[in-house]
Amino acid sequence: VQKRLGLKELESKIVTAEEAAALISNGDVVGMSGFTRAGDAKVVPMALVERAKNEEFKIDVYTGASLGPEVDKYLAEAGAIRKRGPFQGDAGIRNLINSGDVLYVDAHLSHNAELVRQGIIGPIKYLILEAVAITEDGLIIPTNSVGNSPIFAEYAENIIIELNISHPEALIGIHDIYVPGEQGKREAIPMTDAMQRIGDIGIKVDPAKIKAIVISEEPDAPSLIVPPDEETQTMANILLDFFSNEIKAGRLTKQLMPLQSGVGSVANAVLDGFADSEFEDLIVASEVLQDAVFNLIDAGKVKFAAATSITLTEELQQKVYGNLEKYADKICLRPQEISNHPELIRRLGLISINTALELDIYGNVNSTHVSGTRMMNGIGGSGDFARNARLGIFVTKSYAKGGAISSIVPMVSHVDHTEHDVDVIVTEQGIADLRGLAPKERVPLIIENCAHPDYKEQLWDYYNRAVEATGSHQTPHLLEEALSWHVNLAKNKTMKKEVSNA
Ligand code: 0RQ
Repeated sequence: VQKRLGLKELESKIVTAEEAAALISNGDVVGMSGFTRAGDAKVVPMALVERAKNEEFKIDVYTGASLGPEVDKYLAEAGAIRKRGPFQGDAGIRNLINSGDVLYVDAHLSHNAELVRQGIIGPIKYLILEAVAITEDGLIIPTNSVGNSPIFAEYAENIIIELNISHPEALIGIHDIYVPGEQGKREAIPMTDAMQRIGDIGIKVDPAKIKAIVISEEPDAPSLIVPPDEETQTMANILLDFFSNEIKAGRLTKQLMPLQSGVGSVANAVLDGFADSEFEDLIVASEVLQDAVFNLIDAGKVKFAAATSITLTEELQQKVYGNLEKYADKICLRPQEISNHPELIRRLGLISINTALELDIYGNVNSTHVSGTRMMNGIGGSGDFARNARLGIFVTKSYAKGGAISSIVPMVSHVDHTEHDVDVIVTEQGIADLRGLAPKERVPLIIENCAHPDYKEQLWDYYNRAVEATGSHQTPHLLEEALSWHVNLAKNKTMKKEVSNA
């Protein structure tokens, strides 16, 4: 502990998790570290769970992104969360959001910092921040994620540190903390290459704000990623072929452009696919570094990887955290405001790959709402990247729930990514390159290349009747029928038309 606590004057602040949790009041707005189950505060939230069992206690919780079970399951299920933002991915809190027990503000991840600056999120009474060390010069070194912690630390009235001594000291030096100033007086972000470091190795805070330090040894919850199946592998292969064709067309080189990929098994399978490919000297400029990135560093394919969090399965946690020195000069963790910044995504020319729940025949994408009303996880960073990337790619299987649901529908039941933000769509059936195409040019590509064979005829039938009814408007729709597939699903448990006619 002594080694990790460079500022000796803070030794007197060491308390138990219960004592730290007692500082927080019912009704407080609380910021917490953590992004995709990495680097989250764990022991103080569990002490808050105990408090919530015995007293009226509800707080608003803002984080980087999704947290592990301590907050997004146990604290939520204890009834202690009034409002949550900006992202979650746990069935525990998801159910409470969809039963109306938790309010959820699902926001672009790059936007939060500006909302904190403007006082829309706040006043933040406490930040609970997991750290691997506090340096002699008072820099707080985060653990496996940075997320929104720098901006929370700047604006929070008080800070509780969870000093997690189970994380390796080799994390010190991996972070690159740069916080833009006030809008209107702000300089350009000084990054013209994704491998550049532009900030400090830790978060600068006024030590007087640190009200408690709790020593923790709780590891991060491992990532829940499932290994590739035949279909995710097919999607990965289709994408790799697409990139090869882009090289032939002279639009990309073997180095491609910096890659962003969402969380999940398709994203991981695509990256795994680079291992035996022609591509080389790849740079990852993403949100989350998953298992595949470290395998590609080992294989000599990826020369640098930056993100705002590292989320690994148990197997990879052991391999990477036991050998972090080996990766230290090849990885970098930044605030999410920087990893997801539109200015940088556009300047660096990212290729972004994210996942859709459903998409429509014109290329609008729903990534968040099951059947238009039920929240799944949230938009996360997918919108930050899709709109600003050089190449915005969406992947999804063409069907869900054993074929009862077509992921390609006449009109999406909720829009996260509009037709203007979607360049390329990939399913296990094939690929639709929508760049430069008008809505009616996109339809045949999406139906013929991407839809499941069971639904192609039904999609053509809808489209042809819509063209006829509107006299071929810019974007033909039968408004009274556009959401009928979802209605059919709700009534008959399938989107297949025969059943709705029965
Ligand atoms: O449910 O497991 O109960 O069967 O949705 O679907 O196919 O396993 O896909 O795990 O990759 O998640 C969009 C949710 C996809 C995710 C989403 C059902 C399906 C299954 C999951 P079951 P899959 P994935 C980086 C960028 C938004 C945020 C984002 C996500 C479950 O990728 O949250 O991209 N993305 N962030 O059966 C009803 C449909 C369905 C459907 C699938 N059309 N209708 N249910 N399912 N399609 C990360 C961050 O920003 C932090």
